[in-house]
Amino acid sequence: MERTFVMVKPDGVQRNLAGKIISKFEERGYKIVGLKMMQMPQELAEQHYGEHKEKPFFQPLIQYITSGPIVAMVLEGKGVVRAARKMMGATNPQEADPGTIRGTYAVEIGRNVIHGSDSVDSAKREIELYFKPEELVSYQLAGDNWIYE
Ligand code: DAT
Ligand code: MG
Repeated sequence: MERTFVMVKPDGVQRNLAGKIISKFEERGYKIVGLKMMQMPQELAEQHYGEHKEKPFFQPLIQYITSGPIVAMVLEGKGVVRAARKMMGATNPQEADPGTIRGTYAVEIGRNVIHGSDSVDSAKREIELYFKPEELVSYQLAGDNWIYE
């Protein structure tokens, strides 16, 4: 089964949206296998967003992502990397389709409430950044037979 890394960003937490956002993935049928709240250390933020180091928005991005607690999670399920990205909507909430998470809860690109890994490889990298192996749980959900054929 595929795994992805999802994070409710500081604006999502401050706006009391963490529960609603987590619920969307649960309701769809994806399984939470790791979950924690943390204030992101500067070094972790810079590592996470390392690919954007040279971009003009890098400093504001790091400032924003470290500005308050985040909720980090690992989701498991069939095709979950791509599916979670689609559920989030476009990076710029102005371009995000209605009904997506960003299209429902966000207006500006620098306050887009959620992060999700963009590929299986980045999911692996990001899961390892945020979670120790023993913080992830493998278990069967009672309803799995009603989600998967
Ligand atoms: P995503 O979060 O959809 O994976 P990304 O990896 O391209 O998008 O960028 C990471 C974050 O950086 C994004 O959620 C918001 C911010 N960002 C991206 N492009 C930006 C831009 N042109 N101006 C301001 N912030 C931007
Ligand atoms: Mg990205």
